[in-house]
Amino acid sequence: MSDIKTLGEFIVDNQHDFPHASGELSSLLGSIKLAAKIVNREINKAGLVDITGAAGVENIQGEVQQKLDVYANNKFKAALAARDQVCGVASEEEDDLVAFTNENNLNAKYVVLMDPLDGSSNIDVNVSVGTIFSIYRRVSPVGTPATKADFLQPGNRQVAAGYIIYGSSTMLVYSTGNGVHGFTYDPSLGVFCLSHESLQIPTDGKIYSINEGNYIRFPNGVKKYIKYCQENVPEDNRPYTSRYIGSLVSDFHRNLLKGGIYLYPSTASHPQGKLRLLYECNPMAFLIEQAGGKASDGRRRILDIEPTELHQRVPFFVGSSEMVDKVEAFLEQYPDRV
Ligand code: AHM
Ligand code: MG
Repeated sequence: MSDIKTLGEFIVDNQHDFPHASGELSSLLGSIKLAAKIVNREINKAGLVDITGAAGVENIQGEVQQKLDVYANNKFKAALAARDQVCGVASEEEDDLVAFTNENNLNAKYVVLMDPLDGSSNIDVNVSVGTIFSIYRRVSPVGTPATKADFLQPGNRQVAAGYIIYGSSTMLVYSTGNGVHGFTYDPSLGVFCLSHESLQIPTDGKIYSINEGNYIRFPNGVKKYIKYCQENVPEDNRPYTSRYIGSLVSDFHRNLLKGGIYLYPSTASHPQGKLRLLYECNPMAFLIEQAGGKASDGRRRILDIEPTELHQRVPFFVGSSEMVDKVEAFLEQYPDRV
C-alpha cells in the first residue's frame, strides 16, 4: 500500500507547529473536517432536489428541507460547539455572533469565523462551491461568553484559516502559519488524503478573474488593468486568460495552483466591494501570503485592516504577487472613479 497520509495524521504530526500546543487546535480542525464531510455528502445530493424536494418543502419524513447554506451553517456550528474548543462563531448566515454558553465552551480559547457555503447560487447549476473558515484566539477572558472583540481582530492575528472546495474532487486546504497544505477527499475511504503539500503560488500568472459585466462601474485603475491584461502580449504571443466561475473558493483555488489574480473591486452598487473582510477576504489573504502571494484592497494589505463590523465589506485583489502589485500600481496612477 502506498504511504497515504490522512488529514488527521498530518494535523497530529504537525501539532508542534503551534506554540504551547495542547491538542485543542488539532481537535478544532478535526471538527471542521467532520462537518466538511457531512456538508459534502449533502451537496453531492443537491442535483436530486427535484426528486427529494426543494428547500422549504417537507420531505418524506415530514421534515422541512433546508437551503444548503443554512444546512451547512448548522452543521459547522454544531460540529464546532460539540468539541468544546470554540467559545463562539460568526458566520455569513448569522446576523450577530453566536456565543456558545455550555461551560466547556466558555472555557475554550478559540473563535471561528466562517462562510459556510460561499457561492451557493452556483449549486443549482452544479458548479463548485466552498466553505471558508478563519480561526483566532479569543481576547476576552476564558470562562466568559465570547464578545465582539474576539471576532473584530485584524487578519494578521489569525491562528489558522482554510477552505473546503466541493468541486470535481472535494478538497480541504488550510494553513496554521506554516505553509499551505491541500487534502483531497477519498469518498470510498471517507478520509481526506494529503495531495498538495506546501503549496506555493507562482509569483506571476496569466489568469485574471473578475466579473467583467461590472466593467463600466469599476474604478479607472481597474479598467486600465483589465485592458493591460487584454492587450498585453507576453512571450507566448497571447493575451491573458479571463476565467471567472463566480465562486470565490473555486476561482481562488485555480489561481493558487496555476498563478493568477482574483479581483472584486468597488462598484457603483457595492462601493465597499462585495466580499466580506472577516470570513471571506482575511482567510484567503492569510492563505495566499502563506503560499507566497499577496492580498490587497488596492492600497493596503488586507491582513492589516482593523475591522469595525462583523459583516464589513472590502475591495479584494488576491493572487500572484506581481499581478497584485500591478493592479496597485494602476490604482495609484489612476485614482479617480470615472
Ligand atoms: P455569496 O457569499 O453571497 O455567495 O457571495 C460571494 C460570491 C463569491 O463566491 C463570488 O466570487 C462572488 O460572490 C460573485 O459575485 P458576482 O456575481 O457579483 O460576480
Ligand atoms: Mg460568501
